[in-house]
Amino acid sequence: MSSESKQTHSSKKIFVLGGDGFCGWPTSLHLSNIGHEVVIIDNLSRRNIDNELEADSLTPIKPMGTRIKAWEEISGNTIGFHNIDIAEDYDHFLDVLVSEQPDAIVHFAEQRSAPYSMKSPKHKRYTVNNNINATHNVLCAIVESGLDTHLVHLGTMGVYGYGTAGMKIPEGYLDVEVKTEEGERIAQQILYPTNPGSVYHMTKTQDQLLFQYYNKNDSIRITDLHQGIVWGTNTVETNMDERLINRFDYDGDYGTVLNRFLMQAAVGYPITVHGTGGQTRAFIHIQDTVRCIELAIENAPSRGDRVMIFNQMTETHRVNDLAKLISEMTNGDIAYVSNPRKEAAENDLHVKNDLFLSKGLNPTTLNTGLLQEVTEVAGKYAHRADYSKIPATSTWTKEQQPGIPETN
Ligand code: NAD
Ligand code: USQ
Repeated sequence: MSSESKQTHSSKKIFVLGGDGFCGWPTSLHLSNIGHEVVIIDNLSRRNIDNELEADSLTPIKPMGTRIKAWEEISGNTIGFHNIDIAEDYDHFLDVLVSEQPDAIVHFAEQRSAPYSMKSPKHKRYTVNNNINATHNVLCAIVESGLDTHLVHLGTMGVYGYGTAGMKIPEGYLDVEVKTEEGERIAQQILYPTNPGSVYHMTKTQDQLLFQYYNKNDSIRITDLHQGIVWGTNTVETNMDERLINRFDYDGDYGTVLNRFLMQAAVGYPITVHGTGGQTRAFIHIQDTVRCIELAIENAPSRGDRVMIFNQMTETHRVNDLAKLISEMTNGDIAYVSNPRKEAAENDLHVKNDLFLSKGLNPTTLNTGLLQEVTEVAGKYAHRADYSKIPATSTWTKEQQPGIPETN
């Protein structure tokens, strides 16, 4: 544990829901490393989806038992684990909540892939049932338990949509002026109007309403983090031992754009730009994800405060610019493939992230060293790649074509 961390943190008991996942595992290790007592709750559904899709993390992630044992050996810290489906097994979750009495819950436990959520009616329905029930069960259980637990939820920048006509996207709430019947102008803040681009993103917009309601009705303390696309793979803690290695998704459903491009370049597969690549998105490195969660826990709202919303991103990039950057860095080819999604071909994106900066986030922005590091990780495990799983085959409508490079 660093001395800085010892000084600034009071030790808390923290549940990490979805603590076996790409963001949840490094977050669990980081929170444990800085002195918090961490309990992971996960139903391992992400590992089952790997089985369903016959795709696997590029990095050889270890079973949960091995991960936790390795962490105990290295750090001397224990991480608890309960295998609970929080969308389905409310009573079990409530029992654990009441017996463990956490100070904070970090909620990552949702189906997070947009392409997976659009694959078929079954996948749409699973995503809605899983995500909305999971979030509602957590809120309902906090009320039922009578605890004053702070809920930190991982939401998405995608709740806003990505086009703002040049305006900077505010952190959750939009300033509006309404005119009363008497003609008086009154300034108000409303939840930013939602504009989801997939069934998955739609579930995150529904989560926002659940938070507004439970915050108003039961004064639950909630922080909703509107996170951009996470890139990178390892963090300080996952680098401590190979058994702690983080997941690296590269397949057409779960691989996110920047990590996919880096992996594709590393294994000699064309970089798959959807359409013209004019889409602009928000990004954050995984090391900053874990730091932001730490900051969100430290800066909890008080009882009676409204839902606190932070934009958890550090920079925006156009997809085509990323492809060109990586192509120049690696000499990889770019393939402009049919866009399987229904999304604007081009958009500008300007985002406020003042809140995290004011709380002490020192952003890790895109740099050649870090891009190189991801390429090296991808190169090291290239032998585990199944090239047939790389193209994005899930289409938003029946009329659309999958994003397959012509040469393949
Ligand atoms: P992930 O799929 O790797 O991890 C999610 C974890 O939650 C998995 O381990 C899964 O088994 C678990 N889970 C899912 N449903 C569950 C349930 N009903 N009960 C118990 N456990 C359940 O995803 P991730 O990339 O780590 O993302 C975590 C969260 O962050 C998600 O909510 C996602 O929407 C959000 N987010 C991710 C990104 C990104 O780029 N990865 C960006 C923005 C927001
Ligand atoms: N894209 C390509 N080529 C690819 C893959 C993607 O051009 O090979 C494009 C997509 O068409 C899209 C953009 O890159 O325009 C981003 O796609 P993505 O898969 O990286 O990101 P997205 O589907 O938005 O979802 C990811 C996470 C999700 C999170 C979201 C944050 O999977 O959990 O909520 O990023 S955000 O995008 O800010 O809403």
